[in-house]
Amino acid sequence: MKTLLDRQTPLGRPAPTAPADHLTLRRGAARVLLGNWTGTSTVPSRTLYPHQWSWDSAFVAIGLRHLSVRRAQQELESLLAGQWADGRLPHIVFNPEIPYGAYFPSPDFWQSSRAGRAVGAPAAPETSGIVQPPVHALAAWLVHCADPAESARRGFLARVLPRLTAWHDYLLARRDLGGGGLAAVVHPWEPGMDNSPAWDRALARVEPAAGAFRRADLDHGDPADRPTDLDYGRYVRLASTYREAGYDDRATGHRFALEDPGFNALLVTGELALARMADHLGRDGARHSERAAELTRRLVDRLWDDTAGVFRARDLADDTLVDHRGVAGLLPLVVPGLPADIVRALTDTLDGPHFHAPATGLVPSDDLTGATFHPTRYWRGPAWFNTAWLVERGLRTHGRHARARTLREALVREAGRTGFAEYVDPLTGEGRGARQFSWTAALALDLLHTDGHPDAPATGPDAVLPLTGPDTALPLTGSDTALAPTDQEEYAR
Ligand code: 2M8
Repeated sequence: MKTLLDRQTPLGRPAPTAPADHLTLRRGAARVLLGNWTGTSTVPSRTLYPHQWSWDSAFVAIGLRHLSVRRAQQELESLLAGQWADGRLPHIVFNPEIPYGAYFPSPDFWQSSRAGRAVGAPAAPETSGIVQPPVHALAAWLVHCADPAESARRGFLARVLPRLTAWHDYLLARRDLGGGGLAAVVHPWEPGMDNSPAWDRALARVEPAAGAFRRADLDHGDPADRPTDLDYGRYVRLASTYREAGYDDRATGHRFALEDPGFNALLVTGELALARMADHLGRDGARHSERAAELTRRLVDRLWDDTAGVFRARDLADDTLVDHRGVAGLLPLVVPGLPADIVRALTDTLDGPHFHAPATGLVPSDDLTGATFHPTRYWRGPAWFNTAWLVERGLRTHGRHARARTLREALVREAGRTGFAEYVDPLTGEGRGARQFSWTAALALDLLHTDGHPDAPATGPDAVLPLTGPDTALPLTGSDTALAPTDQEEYAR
């Protein structure tokens, strides 16, 4: 690992990743996932994020399926154990063994089992009360495809399908706050891009919480990168208002409510995945395909900005599009049914001045030319690996294979070079945030497998949701025997 991570060209740029490096990288990524495994699920980072996060676990499962399908299933099912009876899948499932002081807001802040009881929070485990982007159905389908026989033997799809359906039903019934057929986010943590400038204007309307709280994130994260105390005051206010209304979406009168293009695009791919699952189990998948088609239409109608060449968030307070370009606006590329002219415009935007970052080849989280751009501040400019993975998938979905390959290579190279950093300065390539970060390792692992298969998913819906083929089983044989025997033993458990 060290030799790979230390290798630079004389110009200080990473050397191209060669197949031998891929082997080293796979081992390194596997070690990260082993190291962050708690026995039932994976923490995003041992230091900064010591519990189970919702969309992190979905990305982790997508990588884990190449190492242990069983463990990938367990990752998703332990998250689903925290699901509420109203269908919501909480953004954090807390590990009771971790002291409260290790992460803020901790279980004693959310008080899910008490405050959320009326809307169906479980008695245990303790969870947060908000949600994150719905990547789970896609993850579950990909995990199933990795070993359909094992999946069938363990009844995996039959168990998760009703729960994932309830999760999407919650989003479409309870969170259509604008009445336009899209799901709204009610806290900046919900779209997963906490500190994005897309939320600045809406967040400014929120009065910060008055009481004192201790931010555990500053024990591990660089305060210059992390959101400010003022931001946190507002995050806390929004969450405590929700809690005081019993996490009831009808009673809360959400002061912060926006339709996010990334969140809703992932809901479309999730619905398509549910359609596949239902069909596979001999049930009627048409309801989900229809919902995916309808969501795609709504996404385009409500959030596409043709002049800007990007999707924008809609602020439901005044029913306007937020004047901001962020990576979330590129994520609808993952939607197979996107009109061709929009795909063309999005790929132009991706490669134009707003997002073209040659130092890493990854995709910055924010418009490079925008007034709010900052190369290292949380979701205000740095490049993240999960969004690059989604854009890569989107490019393949729409037949942009050469461009997808470039992005794939950049993701894998930068993941290894930075020690699986949480995020990267898009101007210098410097790794930032936590290291040994789980989704970085998992998604690099996933793309290493994709790369090794020349028959990688073809254009069209199957690029996203293969029934069989390249996304199916990649057992621990062949090149994967390069994993140290101890690792293999570990995964065989
Ligand atoms: C970050 O969010 C958490 C709050 O959920 C935080 O800043 O404390 C985001 O990057 C989010 O997308 C991610 O899921 C989480 C854990 O990796 O960290």
